[in-house]
Amino acid sequence: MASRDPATDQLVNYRKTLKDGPGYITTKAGAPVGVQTALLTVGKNGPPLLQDVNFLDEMSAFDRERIPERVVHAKGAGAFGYFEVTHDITKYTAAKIFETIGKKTPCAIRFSTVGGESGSADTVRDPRGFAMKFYTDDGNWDLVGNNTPIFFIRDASLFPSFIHTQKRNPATHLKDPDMFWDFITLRPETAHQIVYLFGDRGLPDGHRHMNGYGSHTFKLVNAQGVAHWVKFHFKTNQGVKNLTVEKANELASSDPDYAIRDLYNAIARGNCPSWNLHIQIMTMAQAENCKFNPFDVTKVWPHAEYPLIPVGKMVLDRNPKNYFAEIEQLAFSPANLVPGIEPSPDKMLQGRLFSYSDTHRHRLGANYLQIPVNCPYRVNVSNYQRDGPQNIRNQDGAPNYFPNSFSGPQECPRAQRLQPRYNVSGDVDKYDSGQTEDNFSQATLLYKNVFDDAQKQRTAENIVGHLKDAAGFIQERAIKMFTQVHPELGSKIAAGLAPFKKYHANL
Ligand code: HDE
Repeated sequence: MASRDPATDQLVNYRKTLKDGPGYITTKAGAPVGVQTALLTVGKNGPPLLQDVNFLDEMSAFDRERIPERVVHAKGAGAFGYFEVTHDITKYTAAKIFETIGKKTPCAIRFSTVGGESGSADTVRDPRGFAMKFYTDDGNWDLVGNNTPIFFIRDASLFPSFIHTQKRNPATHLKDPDMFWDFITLRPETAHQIVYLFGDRGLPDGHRHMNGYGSHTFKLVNAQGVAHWVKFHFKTNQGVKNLTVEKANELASSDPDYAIRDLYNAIARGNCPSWNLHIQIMTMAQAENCKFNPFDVTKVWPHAEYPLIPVGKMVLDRNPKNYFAEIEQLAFSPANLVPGIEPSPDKMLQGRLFSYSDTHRHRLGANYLQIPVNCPYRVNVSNYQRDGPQNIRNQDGAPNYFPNSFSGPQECPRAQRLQPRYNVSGDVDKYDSGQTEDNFSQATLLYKNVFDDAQKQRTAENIVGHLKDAAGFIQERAIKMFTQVHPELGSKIAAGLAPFKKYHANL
């Protein structure tokens, strides 16, 4: 890290913006403060007085500074910019963000690691969050994706357990290789994402050099009410760059905030990162005849059958002015959809539609959508919801019930047209797909056809480096699982684990 860079110069630059020098300190209620550096006491060494209200005010504010960190994706960096349409996709969607070529829509983005706490290192092997909020003319559209097109599991009911295996053991408060590999090998649908993660893309070089994916299948609806299934891909214009294991480990101790610093400095220097948005489209008929479940987030749609269609460009050109206000309080939700973009039956996506607003109500409060960075400021929010803590926009004298005869807001026919009726039928049951689905064929293709020999070797070594600490019976199960991905991967891992075997023989 350079000794001085734009991130290091932040305060120096702030001072330069104040043409008239500093103003006066005030209390929260705005009254000027005379002395900030001493308590109000009786005599020089005497006891402080309760009357020192500025001290009480400041101390109570300090006592409440922390809000709960995100239960996953706690460590992150964010920035602001815009999305610009470069190609017409109105035959697929009537969403206003894609209305005309050249149209620009402001956006906020947050990149993150998943498993670590908010003080953890940026350069760990982990998927990266790639969460986008577009402040559209029709309200906020959030695309809360990752830097990988797939995920570990395909059923939301498994998510809390899956995350627990990557967090700390409840007894030891340590990360636990048995927990992680036990779960992974008991749920073989994780194979595809695991091979991806332990390959080179598991260690991206900062946040600018990676792609972003909506990951799930969504539904696009055009002005005629015709629907298509869609996947969203944001391709980095900085080029994909990854860290070696050695470099990532070194940075984890020398500059654990490497990715935050890299993003901040790039934008401050005017080297604004950008990504091109492409979509893949599947017709309703294609989905019915698809060889695999197109709503299964452990699978990609083959590009040869569903080619990338260019759409536009996202540019990040502004750093946060205040990290807590604009990034820590930034709240994304896959449920923030807009007319023309709908969810699919993906069982993970459906679970997420509930979870995000729920966690925000816990983390930020019931009226978190009124916090400036979350507020859909390009529209006039009008509805029949009122009150609650910290409500700063309570819709004045408008009627608070519907229907009414007093010019309260009405239902929108356009929004209704863009949610066309569809048919669903089937037997109500709990369908556990862990053993019955095809869990391996795409993991095999990734290993066999996408990775070259050197990456195959590195992937095996990376898995061994992690799996070596797990119990022997879990290692055995892992070898069987990776053998199903590819016999060569299985034997490379078995060979790599051999020297560690004696430690685990009795487990
Ligand atoms: Fe998340 N996820 N997730 N997730 N996720 C959260 O929301 C959840 C999943 C993703 O920068 C939480 O505000 C469930 C897939 C990102 O603020 C929480 C399920 C993908 C971020 C949550 C998933 C993601 C989150 C934690 C399975 C990629 C960070 C704090 C059903 C496609 C957003 C919060 C940011 C954050 C729940 C699975 C991406 C708890 C229940 C799949 C990028 O609500």
